[in-house]
Amino acid sequence: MKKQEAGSGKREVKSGNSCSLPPALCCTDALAITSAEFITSAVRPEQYPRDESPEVAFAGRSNVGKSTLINCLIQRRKLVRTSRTPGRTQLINFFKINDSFLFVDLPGYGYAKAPQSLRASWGPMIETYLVSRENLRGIVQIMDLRHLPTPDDISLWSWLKEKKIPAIPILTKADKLSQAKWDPLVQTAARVLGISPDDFIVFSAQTQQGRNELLCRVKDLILRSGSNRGKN
Ligand SMILES: Nc1nc2c(ncn2[C@@H]2O[C@H](COP(=O)(O)OP(=O)(O)OP(=O)(O)O)[C@@H](O)[C@H]2O)c(=O)[nH]1
Ligand SMILES: [Mg+2]
Repeated sequence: MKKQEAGSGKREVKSGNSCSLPPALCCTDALAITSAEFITSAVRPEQYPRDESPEVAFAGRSNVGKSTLINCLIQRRKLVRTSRTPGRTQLINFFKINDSFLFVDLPGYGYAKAPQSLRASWGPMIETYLVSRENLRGIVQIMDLRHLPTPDDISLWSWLKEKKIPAIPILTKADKLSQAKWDPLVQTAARVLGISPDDFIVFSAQTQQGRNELLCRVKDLILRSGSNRGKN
């Protein structure tokens, strides 16, 4: 059996799109997720699944909440393994969604306590994936609303722009702060990344804040035809 970092078995999931925005601002046509299944874990390109379906990958620093966010999108508590301990996801994990596209949980960066050998292999592993994966339509880059984007967040964001890989910026764990505190933090994070505050999705896996909007933007990425390289 393949080494697996996630729960196994395919199960039907309910779509449960929630939207906390006024109805006029909610996306009425969000992606409905009906099934989700773990496919494989990989380190090197020859281990990636031979599947040419559109693919969206989730990146961010270790422990920021990537795996939890994917579970929230697919409405499964444990398909993608999560942990309080940073560095839980150390391989590239592929999940097939609705039998028609792939979500990819990338290992987190910036975990200072990881062994040097692991830290040294993470950068090349992620970079090789991002550069070589033909069916990659874009990245969901996850940052923590409570903290300024880290130097690693900033360099990944700039690198994605340079490589013209479409990216959706997320500020997660919003439930840990009162809503009155969100706006100045979003403004500051936007300034640091050099983007508009409106580009961010403020997210919480606990309250499902931002889920609907993210499903809409992920759908846009998936529906773009062919590789997105050079198109944004
Ligand atoms: N309150 C709250 N906690 C969250 C949220 N998202 C994630 N967490 C918690 O943050 C911790 C890390 O979550 P993971 O999803 O495992 O983080 P990760 O980015 O996949 O971590 P690595 O795999 O180590 O890179 C867990 O204890 C989660 O329960 C959120 O939106 N709100
Ligand atoms: Mg993880």
